Amino acid sequence: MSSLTCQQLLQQHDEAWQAATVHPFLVQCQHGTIQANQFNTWLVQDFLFVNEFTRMAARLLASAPYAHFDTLLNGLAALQAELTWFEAKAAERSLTLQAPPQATCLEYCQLMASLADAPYAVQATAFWAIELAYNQGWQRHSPMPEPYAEFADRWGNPGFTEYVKLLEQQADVALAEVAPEIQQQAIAVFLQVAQLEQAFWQMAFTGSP
Ligand code: HMH
Repeated sequence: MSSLTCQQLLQQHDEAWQAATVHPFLVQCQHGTIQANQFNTWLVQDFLFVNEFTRMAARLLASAPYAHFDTLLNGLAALQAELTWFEAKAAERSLTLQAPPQATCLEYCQLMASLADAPYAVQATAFWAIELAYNQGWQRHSPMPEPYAEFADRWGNPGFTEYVKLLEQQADVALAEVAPEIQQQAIAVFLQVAQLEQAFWQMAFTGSP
């Protein structure tokens, strides 16, 4: 049985991955020309996203082998800080976080919820891809001017890159142990993540709150 790796996913679906991590929204943040309604739409919708992503992280931990606990527990602790940080950023901008999710955000949250019963290898692949999308997306458009520098740094900093590498190693270990049908599920979910990442930037770029 030939085993699937995260690097193979990136190489074999390079076009989809580029579209997930390079977008006019990020380009305009880098140029300081993004409009407030566009950025604020992203901020509020991403808080809603991270809410559901935290639940996904908890389910991932629940399915993980003990050897993967350290990385995932650190990830959960980082998410606690991130949710608090989102609240502070929203307050600075006088934004309410009690907003309804837009269609793309809802679709992405539904994808994450649908992985509750997926094999650990599939959940781990999706989790890695989601974190890598932001790590590379913000990094590829760095440095950013104020007030966007801290956003670029949150997901682009070297420590976050290291965390994403650990997630990749864990997903690779899990993928090496599963049957081809499950590897196929991992490929499918990777492509869904790539497509939804692009759609999420586009949703924010359109900018209606
Ligand atoms: C849409 N993808 C989206 N939001 C995020 N915060 C991340 C990935 C990384 O956690």
